[in-house]
Amino acid sequence: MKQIVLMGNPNVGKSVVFSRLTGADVISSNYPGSTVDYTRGRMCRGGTVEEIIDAPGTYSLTPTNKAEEVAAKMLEEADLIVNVIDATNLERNLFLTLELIESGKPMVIALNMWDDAMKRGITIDYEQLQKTLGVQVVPTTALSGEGIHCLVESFEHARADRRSPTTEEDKWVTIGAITKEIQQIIRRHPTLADRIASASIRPMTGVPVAIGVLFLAFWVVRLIGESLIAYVFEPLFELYRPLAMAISDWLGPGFLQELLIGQLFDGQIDYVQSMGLLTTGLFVPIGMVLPYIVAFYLTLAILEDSGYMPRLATLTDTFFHRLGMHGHGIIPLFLGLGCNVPGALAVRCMETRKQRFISATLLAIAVPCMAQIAMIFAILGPYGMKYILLVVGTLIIVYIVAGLLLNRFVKGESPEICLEIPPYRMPHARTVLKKTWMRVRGFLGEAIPYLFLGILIVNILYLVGFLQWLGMLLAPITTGLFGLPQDATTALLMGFLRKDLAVGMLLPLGMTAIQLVIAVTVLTIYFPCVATFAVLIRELGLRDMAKSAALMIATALIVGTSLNLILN
Ligand SMILES: Nc1nc2c(ncn2[C@@H]2O[C@H](COP(=O)(O)OP(=O)(O)OP(=O)(O)O)[C@@H](O)[C@H]2O)c(=O)[nH]1
Ligand SMILES: [Mg+2]
Repeated sequence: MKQIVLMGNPNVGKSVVFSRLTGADVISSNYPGSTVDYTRGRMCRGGTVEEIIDAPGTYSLTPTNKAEEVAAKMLEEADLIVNVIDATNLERNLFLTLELIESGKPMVIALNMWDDAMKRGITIDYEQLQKTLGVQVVPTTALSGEGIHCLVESFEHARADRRSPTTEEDKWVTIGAITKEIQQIIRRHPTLADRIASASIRPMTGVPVAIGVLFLAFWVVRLIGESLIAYVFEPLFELYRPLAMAISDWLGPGFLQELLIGQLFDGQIDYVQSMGLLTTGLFVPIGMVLPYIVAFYLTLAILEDSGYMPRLATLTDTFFHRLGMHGHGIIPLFLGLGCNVPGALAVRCMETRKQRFISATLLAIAVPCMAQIAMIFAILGPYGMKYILLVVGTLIIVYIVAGLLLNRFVKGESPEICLEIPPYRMPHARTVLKKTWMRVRGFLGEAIPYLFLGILIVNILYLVGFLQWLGMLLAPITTGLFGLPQDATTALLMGFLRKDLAVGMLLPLGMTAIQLVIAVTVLTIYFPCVATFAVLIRELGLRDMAKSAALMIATALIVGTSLNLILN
């Protein structure tokens, strides 16, 4: 099968072009580095099926990070290159274009963001550009699909143009000459939007704006999440209650009732504590976590597509440098708040091993996923906001202190980078909803099977007495160091499968608010869930992951013990 690879600078719209060509859904966002791995898809052209590959963005063919390495490798496989260019950023984009032309593979150019260029008063004589470069150039607006048809037709005329390699300097000279010839920019006065845009990156005004934006985002997530629970999910589960009770009565006391329905409290199902597959197994992921997942991903998609994230990255750059990363570290952090798995993948946008190690370790240690956050709110909420803030505050301190220490002691470089800031763009409703749905679907596909598996394993291990035995073995740590009841050990261990399940298991133990604070904090820190663990092994390698895991356990022990000493 013919392989067509989409190559281009970061954030030029490759992923949107890919979705247009293949109909397959991939995540696109308004910041460089939203794609860190390749995606394959298929397209039918003139009766033959061809493979399209969406590669991560790269500024040149000399890779500086893992994502760019993937892009360079994809190029080797290509039979045809589609070089996607941001029409509003011609100079910078053409460097890679010249390199690609020198690679001697057949190529066409999609001059994307054509709508944006027109709005900004940039005119490009693309026919002249085509003549100068010797490859087909098609203006496109991937977001609306304009020009995509012509782009596909141009594949037919793709030509390889063997040129002798030139030096970097020569390329910039050529680019200067080309842009002078074909590009015209009409100067315009800064608009109100431009002023707001620049105010959001200057530290004096940017920091208050950032605090405002984050506060608003948090408030919106809570509002949407709580409303969904109160008006949609709780009523639904009340409707379901009689059915679950009927199943319970029909099964009668015994193993199957234990497994499917679980324990009854005053003859009634308690959705959070019963621990049956059809009760807690459904309620926790759907009734408690899903609403917040939807709310979080919707809000995140709007932040991402508006272009605010890279601005936040610029503002926090200095801070993240102290922790051995750079501003882009905000991306794994934010994605991780939804689910640690995509967060762990986003670590690839870091340049060096040191940066990747630090951001992955900090993610695993101190960033709870939305499933866990929702459960923390559900459990500590009734005791008052104070306790939730205690957990959040502890995690923030751990993130910062661990980051400072890791930066000091992990060997390696954390080079300065130039963060690219794309313009603000109005989030596109359809794209936002589609992205939210893709991520929610991912959560459902992951959460429910693991939660079922978790409950199944807990029930079986409990029946055979294994958990009681392990609980006794680890009791010195749980009771001695953390000041928790011995039974909490099981819940902490189960956290490896799914954190939300573990938080739910803490409820029936009748702990004090302080004990709950210690338990959920330790639970967040000690290990990420299995799924994240698997991704981290792949991204960091076994050796670094072993080191990272040791750090997680050590931190959990230290923080759990300190909290116990300070709070009790
Ligand atoms: N106005 C406009 N916006 C576009 C167009 N194409 C893409 N975008 C937006 O530009 C942003 C970047 O698009 P992506 O498809 O994620 O870019 P990418 O090249 O895949 O980026 P990386 O994966 O980071 O390399 C998104 O917010 C898109 O919605 C276009 O033709 N016009
Ligand atoms: Mg992409």
